[in-house]
Amino acid sequence: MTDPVILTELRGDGERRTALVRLNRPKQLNALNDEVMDALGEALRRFDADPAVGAIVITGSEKAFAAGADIGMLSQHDFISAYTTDLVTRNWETIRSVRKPVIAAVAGFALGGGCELAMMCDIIVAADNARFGQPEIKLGVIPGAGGTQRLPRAVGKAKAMDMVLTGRMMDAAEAERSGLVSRVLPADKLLDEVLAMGELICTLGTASVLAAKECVNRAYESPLAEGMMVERRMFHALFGTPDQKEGMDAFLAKRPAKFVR
Ligand code: DAK
Repeated sequence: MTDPVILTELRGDGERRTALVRLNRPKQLNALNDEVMDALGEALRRFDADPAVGAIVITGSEKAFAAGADIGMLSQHDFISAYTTDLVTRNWETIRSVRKPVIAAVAGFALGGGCELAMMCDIIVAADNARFGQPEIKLGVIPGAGGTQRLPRAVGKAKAMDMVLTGRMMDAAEAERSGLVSRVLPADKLLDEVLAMGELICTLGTASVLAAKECVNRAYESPLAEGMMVERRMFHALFGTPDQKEGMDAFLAKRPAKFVR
């Protein structure tokens, strides 16, 4: 029997729990193929729909988050087959459509589609051995899942051009300095700390967490004035939730808040 290409489990013991999704093709450094992307898409849709799940963590192995799309699979294609079969596109947009927070816990290589997968998550936390890169230029192609679009938004044009045009990798310290990752942790602490982040998010109000994610994403997809308006209206709307009453009452009463779903 072959090993499953992803492993999933629920972590934490609160009312809502963190779903952990682990890419599991260690011999191929978690190279992404249709089987992985189908399994990942299915797991993300399932956890997003599950009210017992408050946050999702995607991780890989200690050596590789994912070393990109499977080059053996890519090499089989010509233009006609790539175009007509929508090569490796299926399920990529699923990640963006997940409404709950998705955190990438990246150790080792996050290259090509692996870097793009991490950038589709809401937060990237890196182990100190993490290395990010868009090496597609060395394969005679360019990034195809956001590397030329999300990377410049994250690290600026200068570094994005440097990485996309030379294929060089960025280490964890540079990735943190450049704004690609939110935190760098010792490799042996990565998963526990990221799961703790997930657990913390699980204790917060569901509506405010979804609204916060939606509003931050708006910052990348709309002009400032429109984003500000969406934020303001969402802020107003949250005054209609029991969580707003509970959060503010709890602060004033100097007690921990207990948010309902
Ligand atoms: N694909 C297939 N196998 C891979 C792989 C990959 N991307 N990366 C590594 N492997 C395999 C190696 O072939 C090797 O297999 P065996 O020889 O043991 O059978 C095994 O993993 C271990 O790799 P190495 O022996 O090379 O290990 P090293 O530590 O020496 O080097 C490395 C690690 C990560 C630096 C090196 O393996 C490497 O350069 N890998 C290729 C990285 C790469 O070029 N990635 C970009 C691929 S292109 C799209 C969505 C996504 C994409 C495009 C479009 N749409 C939604 C439209 C994505 C494209 C890409 O990612």
